[in-house]
Amino acid sequence: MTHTFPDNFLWGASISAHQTEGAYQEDGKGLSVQDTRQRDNHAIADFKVASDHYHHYKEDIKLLSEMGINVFRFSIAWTRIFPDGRGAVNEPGLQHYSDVIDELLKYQIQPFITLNHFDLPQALEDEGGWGVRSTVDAFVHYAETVFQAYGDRVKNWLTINEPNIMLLVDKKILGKEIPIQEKYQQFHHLMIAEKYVFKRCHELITDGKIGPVPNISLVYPATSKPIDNQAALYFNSVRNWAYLDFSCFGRYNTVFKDYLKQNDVQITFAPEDEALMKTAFPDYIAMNFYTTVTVEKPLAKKEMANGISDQQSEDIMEWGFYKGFTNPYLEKNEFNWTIDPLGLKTTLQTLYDRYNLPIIITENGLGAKDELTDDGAVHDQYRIDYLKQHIEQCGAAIEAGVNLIGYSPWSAIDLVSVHEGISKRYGFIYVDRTEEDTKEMKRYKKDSFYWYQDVIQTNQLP
Ligand code: BGP
Repeated sequence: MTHTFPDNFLWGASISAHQTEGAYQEDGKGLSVQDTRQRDNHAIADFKVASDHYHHYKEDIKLLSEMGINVFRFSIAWTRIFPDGRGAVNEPGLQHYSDVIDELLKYQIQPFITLNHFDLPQALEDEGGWGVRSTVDAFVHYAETVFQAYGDRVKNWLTINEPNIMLLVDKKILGKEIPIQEKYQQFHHLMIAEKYVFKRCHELITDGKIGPVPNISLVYPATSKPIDNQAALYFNSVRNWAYLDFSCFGRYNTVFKDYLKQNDVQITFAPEDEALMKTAFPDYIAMNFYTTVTVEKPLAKKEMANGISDQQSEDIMEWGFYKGFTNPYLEKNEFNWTIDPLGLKTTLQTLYDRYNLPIIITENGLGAKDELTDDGAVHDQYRIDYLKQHIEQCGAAIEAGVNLIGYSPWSAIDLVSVHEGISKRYGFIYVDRTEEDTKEMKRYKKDSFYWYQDVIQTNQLP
């Protein structure tokens, strides 16, 4: 089916700071938890150079402008602005992003800036990280600093990338296991930090907009048994809705609260939290979507001890309420993630009907082991197929009435994957890491670059 997109539709591409920039100690930058993260895979360890976007940003933005995007989602490395998370501003860091913003505006590309994408300053982590309230204060001060510095030019902001994945589901992103009580206290602090920055953004940039960035994988029941459906509700409520219910409604849902109770977790609220929760709200939702998940009700907790090979299911296993189930109706990519384009339309409709806010997709894409040919091409038809199927469903969702304002897939250029290192690539632009030592790291346009360029130019699928 062909869909023509609305005239003002935002076509973009996305990256994060630590996965692309490199220059991890340059111009006064401090270390983040990603620079110090414990890894079992050497390839992932290299955020030191990444795609060297810090030095190549002009070239990268020029290429992206040639591809035709009108929005660019990137994150600011907090440790470039405040090397230790707070204290004196590091002027070269502040200047760097000012230059990036000007470069984007030169090509009429709107910046969509994520304030924090998995890279908490290590100095704050050493003081207790998101487990202590002082990190909330430091984050708010950092956000105010960048709102004041860039708010005249940047009108679209995103808060904290995927707190639901970073803390609740995925043990690998932070490279360590966090005890359950501590984990939910951290989660609450993240939620409160976000509320503060909604408020401060609206106060400091009067025409500014800001929203949360959840990773949503809609959860299906394995069978039509009521207990499996209940398991799906539980996992949906904790994995997908706990974060957004707090952002958009100012409350935690009953399943989430019950889960905490059953695990003897008690979240400490500060006196000001209740009022803040009910007054500061987002302007839109920025959603990251890759997969859907299927669960069944476990018969007994101990049955789950032996593990399930699928990565997504493994992550589910630690909860007592539900157990991952391999969906026989869905294909998987070579990294074991399910591919479910129809699930994207269902997710968009569910999200829009639940929260009634405009939605922009800020991540969606296919990670693959791309190969550069001798004549400098990358034939990534598999990525084109993936994107086409998902963009089709975006069109269908819009026709069904969802206020989807943009699509900004992952990723603009090749970057270091969170779970697999550089062996898993997502970009429209190939980065040749063999020249890492000289930092030449040449860029090559993949077949998907030209395909996406055509989609944007015609504002419809070819
Ligand atoms: C999201 C993160 C991104 C990105 C993506 C793909 O959860 O926001 O940073 O990495 O997942 O994951 P991976 O890199 O492991 O393939």
